[in-house]
Amino acid sequence: MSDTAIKPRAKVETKAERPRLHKVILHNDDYTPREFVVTVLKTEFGMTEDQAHKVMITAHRLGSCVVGVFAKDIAETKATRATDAGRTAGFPLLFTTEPEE
Ligand code: TYC
Repeated sequence: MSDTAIKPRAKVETKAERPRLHKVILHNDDYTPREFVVTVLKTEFGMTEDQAHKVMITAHRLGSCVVGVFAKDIAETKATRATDAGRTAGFPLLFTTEPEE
């Protein structure tokens, strides 16, 4: 065989990694009315009154609460929409996202 013979290349691992999920986190503040937070959680995250109240009161008491876990783009869209709903109404309500471990 000549020196220029083409050798087979090492096989490349092509294991598809599952995209990481992202948490949406609700942050407490001193100004947004509790009932408004509950309404946003129901409207933007499809929660029942009971679920929304539990999440709101957890954020109120502990400082923050995970609202849900979604694909990255969905988490970001929901967090932005929910934060914008607060801003439009004049409140500093804040939702952020972070990757799940
Ligand atoms: N702390 C607010 C109040 O006492 C209510 C509130 C709860 C605001 C949760 C934000 O993520 C929040 N009016």
